[in-house]
Amino acid sequence: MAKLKELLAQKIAEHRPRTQKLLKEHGDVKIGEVTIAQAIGGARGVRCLVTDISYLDPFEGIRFRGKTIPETLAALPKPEGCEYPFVEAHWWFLLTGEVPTYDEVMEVVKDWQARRTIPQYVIDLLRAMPRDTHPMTMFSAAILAMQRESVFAKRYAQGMKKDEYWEPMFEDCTNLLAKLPSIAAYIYRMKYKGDEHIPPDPNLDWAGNFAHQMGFAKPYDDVARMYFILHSDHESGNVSAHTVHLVASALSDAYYALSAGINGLAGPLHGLANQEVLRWIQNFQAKFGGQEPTEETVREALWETLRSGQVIPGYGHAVLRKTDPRFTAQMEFADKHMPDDPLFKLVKLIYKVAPQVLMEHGKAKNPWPNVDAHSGVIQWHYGLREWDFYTVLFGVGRAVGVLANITWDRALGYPIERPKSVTTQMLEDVASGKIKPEDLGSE
Ligand code: HAX
Repeated sequence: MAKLKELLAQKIAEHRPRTQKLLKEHGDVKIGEVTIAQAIGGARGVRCLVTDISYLDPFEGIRFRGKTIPETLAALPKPEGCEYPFVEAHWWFLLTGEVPTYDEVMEVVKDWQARRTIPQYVIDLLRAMPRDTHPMTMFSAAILAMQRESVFAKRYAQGMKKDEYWEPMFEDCTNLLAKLPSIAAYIYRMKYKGDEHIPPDPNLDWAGNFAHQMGFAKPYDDVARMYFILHSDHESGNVSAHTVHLVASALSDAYYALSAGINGLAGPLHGLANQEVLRWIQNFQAKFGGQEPTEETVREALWETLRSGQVIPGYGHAVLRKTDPRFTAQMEFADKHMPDDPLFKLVKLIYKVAPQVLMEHGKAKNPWPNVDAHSGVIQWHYGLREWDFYTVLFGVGRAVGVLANITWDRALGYPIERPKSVTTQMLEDVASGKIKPEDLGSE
């Protein structure tokens, strides 16, 4: 067994008794109460998901396996001469909670290189779709089409013990992950670059090869490494992660689950916000022509967006209550590599003005920027200007976190997810005191 799989097997064996003990001895301990607002309002703040892979503190932001973003980026091994770590190292870290050595990462790099080839039928499928299909639809369809490759589905049909589920799930996740950047690059080049494709470079790491197949020169490889790591995981409750977890809980394999999660990521309130930010900025620039943007013109445009009933894309968050550290990490990159980029300057100007505008507007619980307020601008700077592709980049990165999560879901035997619903009449009866919450029953 390869080293990562061996270490993962050991971690799983150590972890299982913790979950079993909690269920058996402390299953009745309460960790929260659900209010009517939470039941109607998208389960905000309801503690009913468990993951050890990342945790999102409203004021501190994300920690991957206990490490902040700067700590993670500093700890993981990097390809020679590069500023950002191997995404393969991040996968190891998310799966095991341990920082791999350079040699350990190289084992994963080689394993993924060997699994990278996209099946011809996926290419045929992509080519059969109308070229104006959104790239997220293409990406999701390509992932779903590969379901026939699922090792989990085959082993399940043959009959397999529950405590073995994680192992074919890990194989599926690895096979799928290895191919995602090449699929994304194929979609990109087919749609926007005259259908001219660049073969993979067998010597490059996952993100380095992505930059190569996309056709972008250095330091875009580091942009890709940074981008994929920053977008990988944001605990379990966001739409993409939760969808993948939910679908996989029916023992649907990784292909079904990831394709579904990508569909959730495609929503404008979630991953599509990065394309919306660029659209907003371009509209703003078109309106003010060659004029240098000022705090006043930006404020005016933000208010116009709000008055027309739209949201300010890239701002606000369901959990965060401060500037997203993923925004800050990208800001630091941009400050170092592209300080004079006019769009970056505009993003900074919006950051100066938008929180105050949103506070005055008085609706958003979090007036601060999220990850999407920045990401498109870096892509634009390095030549990736087809903004409807930006969410595919998010999807490639997000796959790393959600696939690590469903491997652990299977390892810990998490059951099929099935929250209970109530009727509006029941809520009205509880609210008026006609019945007590405990009279609603639990099943
Ligand atoms: N601009 C204007 N209004 C906003 C707002 C924003 N950026 N963010 C929130 N609000 C509004 C909401 O629409 C809601 O209004 P109503 O009461 O009229 O429905 C009100 O403020 C309260 O919302 P909230 O509790 O602060 O926010 P939610 O948890 O409901 O939603 C969202 C969180 C991220 C969806 C929201 O802030 C939003 O729509 N932001 C803009 C889109 C965006 O940037 N999405 C990407 C988020 C990060 C991410 O998931 N990336 O993938």
